[in-house]
Amino acid sequence: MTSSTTCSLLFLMKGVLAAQEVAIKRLSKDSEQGTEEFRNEVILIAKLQHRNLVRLLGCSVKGDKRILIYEYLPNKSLDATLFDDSRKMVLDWPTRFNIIKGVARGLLYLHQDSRLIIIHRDLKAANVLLDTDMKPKIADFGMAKIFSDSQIKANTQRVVGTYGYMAPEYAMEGIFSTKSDVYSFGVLILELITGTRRSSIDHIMNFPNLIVYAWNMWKQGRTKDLADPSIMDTCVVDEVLLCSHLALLCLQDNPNDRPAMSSVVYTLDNGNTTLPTPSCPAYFAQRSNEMEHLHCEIQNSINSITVTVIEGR
Ligand SMILES: *[C@@H]1O[C@H](CO)[C@@H](O)[C@H](O)[C@H]1NC(C)=O
Ligand SMILES: CC(=O)N[C@H]1CO[C@H](CO)[C@@H](O)[C@@H]1O
Repeated sequence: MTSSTTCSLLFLMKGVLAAQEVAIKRLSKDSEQGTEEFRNEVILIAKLQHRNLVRLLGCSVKGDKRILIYEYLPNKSLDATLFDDSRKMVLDWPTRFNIIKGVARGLLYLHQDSRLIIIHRDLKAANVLLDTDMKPKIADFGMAKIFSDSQIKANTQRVVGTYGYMAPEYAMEGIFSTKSDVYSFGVLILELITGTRRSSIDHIMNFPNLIVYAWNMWKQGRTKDLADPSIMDTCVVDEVLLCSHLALLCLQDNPNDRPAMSSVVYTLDNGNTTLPTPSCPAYFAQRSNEMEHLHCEIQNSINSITVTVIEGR
């Protein structure tokens, strides 16, 4: 299986462009995309403006060297703070709730409010940057796909992105749509609530990953206990419950059962009006060379996870 190499980050350095601090990203050479196509996409993306998106300021193509120039954000990426035990308390609950709302608005803009339809394909904590006020900006459009209205679902032989955040249909079959971004957003919400990485390697409370853990807590009526202990004093239970509920809906197996970002944003702003009850979410896992598509159907024990499909790639 091809991993995330299309535009993988070689290094991110801080430079100064016309007296403005910028972030420079060098793309790796093995991109299949032609120079013209690359330039055209950059020009389109550079026109996007939203307060929850990192501005792409320009690009440079010299031979096979490609460079993207972004606005520079001082507080680095979300994962650097959220998963650092000595720093995570900087992100109190109101800040985290604002990050969830901001990322949701940024995604909504990508999906339907700009003149294009843009599927990010690699939304994760490392791709959310924080500005001086700890407001979030979605970064890294290196793997984004741009669509005209007519084709909003696509299939690729080349699955790029990050395991653990990928929707099952994308990881397993290369099918992606705006709803695969919604899935990644669901994973990100759970990480913000719990302050824990999604990782399927580190077991979380004896569950294989955050998704199974969250589903179990939901089924047991213990959803509020998902909240990161380091933010207990700022935590607003109703908001944690609302975000957890939304996250589980975003993680549904069938992309059609996941909400569109417009309804996610509406719910975050207006509270629980008519949220459907989530059924058990799905995820996939990679064990040895097999990809497994799993449901977290049964509660209580790691041994009782139902394996619904096993497919090799
Ligand atoms: C939202 O409303 C539904 C239906 O009334 C309810 O089952 C669910 O628990 C609510 N979720 C939250 C987070 O309050
Ligand atoms: C929490 C944190 O690190 N905040 C910093 C964000 O960036 C501004 C400007 O550099 C700093 O003053 C904050 O301390």
